[in-house]
Amino acid sequence: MFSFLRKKSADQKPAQDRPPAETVDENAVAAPGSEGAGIHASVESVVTSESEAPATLAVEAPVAQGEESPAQPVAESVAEPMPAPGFFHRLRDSLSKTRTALSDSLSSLVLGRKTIDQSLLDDIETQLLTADVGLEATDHIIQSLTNKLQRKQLANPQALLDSLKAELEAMLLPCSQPLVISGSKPYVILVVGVNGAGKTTTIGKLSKRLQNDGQKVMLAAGDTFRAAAVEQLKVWGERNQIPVVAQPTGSDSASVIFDAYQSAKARGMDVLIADTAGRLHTKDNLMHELEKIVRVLRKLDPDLPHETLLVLDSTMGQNSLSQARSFHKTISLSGVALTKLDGTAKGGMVFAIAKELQLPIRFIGVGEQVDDLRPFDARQFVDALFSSD
Ligand SMILES: Nc1nc2c(ncn2[C@@H]2O[C@H](COP(=O)(O)OP(=O)(O)OP(=O)(O)O)[C@@H](O)[C@H]2O)c(=O)[nH]1
Ligand SMILES: [Mg+2]
Repeated sequence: MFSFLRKKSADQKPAQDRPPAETVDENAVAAPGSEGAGIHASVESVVTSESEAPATLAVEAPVAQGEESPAQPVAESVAEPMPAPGFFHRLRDSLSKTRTALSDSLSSLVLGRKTIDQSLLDDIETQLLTADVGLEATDHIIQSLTNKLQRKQLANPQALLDSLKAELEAMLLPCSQPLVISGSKPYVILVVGVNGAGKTTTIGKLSKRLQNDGQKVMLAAGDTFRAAAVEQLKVWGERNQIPVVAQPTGSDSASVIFDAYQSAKARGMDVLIADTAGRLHTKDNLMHELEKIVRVLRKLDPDLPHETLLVLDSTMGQNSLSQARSFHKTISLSGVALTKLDGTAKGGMVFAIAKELQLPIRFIGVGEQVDDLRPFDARQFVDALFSSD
């Protein structure tokens, strides 16, 4: 793996300390339907196709993704219809720490008990909270188990464990909504999150996945704060022959993404995925930058972006909830990707996210390799958590 994918260079300033970039004159961006009249006057580097590209616009990597796509709208789910053989075992293995913290602990607590009573439910409650399942989700589960206990529906330890598993699965099911690429082209995915959450890596993996599904993908290097961020995205682009639209470090992020949209449209791309700089969700000025990106895009098309994907680092546990609330409040998220579920015992946070945010969980990241990003499937996830062989 390339070293800069893991380690930021020493001279990088944390994103939360930088001032917001303000180079796009939003008022000069034409309203939808007015042919973008003002944009060239105010933002010289913004172009509508690569043939017009000025020196500052770099469209990296040739388009080598097959024939021009058909004119009809693309409607493609990135869900895995049939998981590859062995994937379940890989998923199960990558969730091993969470399994130890959550399902193994619950099993050893429950199995072997002679009586099922309120004190056992209290112990389960403590275990769920310890495993990062979160207050709201834990309350909901314990309440439901208490009701079943009172109705004498928990005849033995195995029935209790089955019931617990069913509750966990039911909590995730509403969030099991795969990303569907459909409607107008290019389908725009704006990727946001705090520093180091795994945004750029997720974009790299996702672009490869979409490309494998036959989509023509372009990337926008909207993290203009660090030179290494642009390089990181270009590496993914070169590896998969996916074009990357970038501008020099320090450019305005909204302007880069605006450029990229124009370029993607002119080149008949199916999907445009925009990277953004990591930002602390508590820094208002940085959160306002995101609002600006969305505002600028919406002057081109009010439906943009089609997907606003928050990338959350699962190792952050409950802190992810406040991140998600903040991003959701600022730019109204449409989905979440949970990274680094491998190697953390805090995977219980998936249940907290599901219960408290009720946002679609589009993907889970279970490793650093390109195929370690998977569409989220509630049933498969809970089965992998509770599977013992
Ligand atoms: N183990 C594991 N590592 C991951 C996963 N996703 C991302 N990473 C690693 O997390 C680190 C940070 O990933 P980036 O993609 O650079 O994160 P980012 O959100 O783009 O970071 P900034 O641009 O600095 O905000 C890298 O070392 C990735 O390889 C995952 O699912 N599992
Ligand atoms: Mg990044």
